[in-house]
Amino acid sequence: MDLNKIMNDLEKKHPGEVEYLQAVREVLESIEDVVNENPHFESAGIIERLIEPDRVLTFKVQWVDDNGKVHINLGYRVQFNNSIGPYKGGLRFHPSVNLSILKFLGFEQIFKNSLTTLPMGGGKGGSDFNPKGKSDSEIMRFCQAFMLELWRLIGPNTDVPAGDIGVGGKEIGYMYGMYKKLARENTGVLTGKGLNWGGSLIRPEATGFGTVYFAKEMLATIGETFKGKIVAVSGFGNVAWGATLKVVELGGKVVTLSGPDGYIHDPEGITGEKIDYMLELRASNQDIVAPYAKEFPEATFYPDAKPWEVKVDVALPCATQNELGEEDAKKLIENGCVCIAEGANMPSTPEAIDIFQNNRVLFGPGKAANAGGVATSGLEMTQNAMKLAWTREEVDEKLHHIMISIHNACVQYGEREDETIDYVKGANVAGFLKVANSMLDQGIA
Ligand code: NDP
Ligand code: 2IT
Repeated sequence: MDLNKIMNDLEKKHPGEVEYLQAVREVLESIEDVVNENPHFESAGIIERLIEPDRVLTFKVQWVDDNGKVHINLGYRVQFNNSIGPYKGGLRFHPSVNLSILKFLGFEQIFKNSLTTLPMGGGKGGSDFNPKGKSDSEIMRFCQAFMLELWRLIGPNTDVPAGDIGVGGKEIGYMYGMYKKLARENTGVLTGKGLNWGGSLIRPEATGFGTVYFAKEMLATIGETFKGKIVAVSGFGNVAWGATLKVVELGGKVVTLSGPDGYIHDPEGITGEKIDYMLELRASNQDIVAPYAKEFPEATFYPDAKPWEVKVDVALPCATQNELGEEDAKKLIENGCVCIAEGANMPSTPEAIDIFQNNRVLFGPGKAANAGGVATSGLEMTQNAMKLAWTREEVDEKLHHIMISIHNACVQYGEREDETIDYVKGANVAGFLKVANSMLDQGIA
C-alpha cells in the first residue's frame, strides 16, 4: 500500500478537511503492515473504498426562534460504511460542525462499531446549530425541522442515529416525536431514547462507564487498579459524567472537570452531590464550568487552561477533538501519569499520541475506549427488536463484557515485541479486519 499516494490523492479530493484527513492517516499508518501482508485487500481496492463515505447527505434546516426570527442551519448525515450492519452513529449539534468533522467521526465510527462485536456500520450526522442559550421550545422546533429532512434518510434497518455533543435525551425525544409522525411507525430508529418509550437502562452512563471499564483492563496489565488513583477528567457533558461516576465507584478520585471557559481543580474529589451538580451545569445550557468553584469553594477555577497540567495518575479526555496537544502530553508524562483513556473522539493530537506511545504509557484511543456508548446503543436496538427491556444489571454486565472483549482484541493485534501494548494499532487492525473481510465477501456493489 502506498500510504503517501493514497493520502495525497485524498487531500487533493478533499482539500482543507483536516480532521477527516487526520483520522484517515492515523488508521492507515497502523494497518499498513496488515494490508501489505494481504494483497487481496489491495486488488479489491479495499482501502480506497473504505476511506470514502458511501454517501454524504446535506440539507437546509429552517426554523423560527421565540422572537419570530427565521434561522437557517446546515444539516448533514454521512453514511460511511454498512458492511457489517446498518449505518450507526451519533448526531452532533455544535457551531463548529462541518463536513470534515462529521467525516472524521463517521470514519472512526466504522472501526469502533466493528470492535463492539455487534452488527453496526459507521455513520455520523449533525448540524452547525448552537443549542447554547436556546429555549426548550427553540430546541424543539429546531429538532423537528431537522427531522423533517432526516427522516427520509434513516430507518431501523438502514441507519440509526443517536446523540453526541449537544444531543442528549431531550433532543432525541423531540426528534423521535417528529420521526414517528412523519414515518407513521414506532420503531427503534434512534437510540438514547427515554426509558418509557424504548430506551435502554445504562445508555446515558454507558460511554463513560465503558471508558473506565477499558482503563481498568489497561491498568490491570501493569498490575494496577483504580483504587486510590488521582484522575483528571475533561469536559462536563454526558461522557465526563458517566466516567466520573464509575471512577468514584472503583475507588479513584476525580479532581478536574473542564469546559470551553477553563477547568476546575477540586483536590477533595468530585463525588456525590458534586457529580449531580455537573448535570445541573450541563442542563443550564450555558456550557461554562466556572460556577462550580462558587458552589464548592474548595475548588479552584483556572480560566482558559486545560486540566492536563494537574498531577494525576490517569487522564480521561472526555470533551472534544484535539483538546490534548503535545505540551499537554509532555506535562502529563512529567507528572507521572500512567494511563490515558479517550472518552471523547480523537481528543489527543497526533503529536500527543506519539509522546504517549514513545514513553510506553498506557494509551487507549477513543475508538476502543469510548465504544461502550455505541455498544449500548446496539443493545438498545436488540431490546427494541425483541420488544423487551433488560434490567440495569443485565445491560451493565453485557457492556462490561464488551469492553473486556475490545481490550482483548487490542492485546491480540497490538502486542509489541517488548510485550507492551500498542492499543492504537490493536484497535485499528482488529476493527479493520472484520470490515475489510465483510467487504470482500459482499463483492463490489
Ligand atoms: P456533551 O454535549 O454532553 O458535552 C460536551 C461538551 O464539552 C460540549 O458542550 C462542549 O461545550 C464542551 N467542550 C467543547 N470543547 C471543550 C474543551 N476544549 N474543553 C472542555 N469542554 C469542551 O457531549 P458528550 O459528553 O456526549 O461528548 C463528549 C465527547 O465524547 C465528544 O468527543 C463525543 O464525540 C464523544 N462521544 C460521545 C458519546 C456519547 O454517547 N454521547 C459516545 C462516544 C464518544 P461547547 O459547546 O461550549 O463547546
Ligand atoms: O461517538 C459515538 O460513538 C457516539 N456518539 C454514540 C453513537 C451511537 O450510535 O450511540
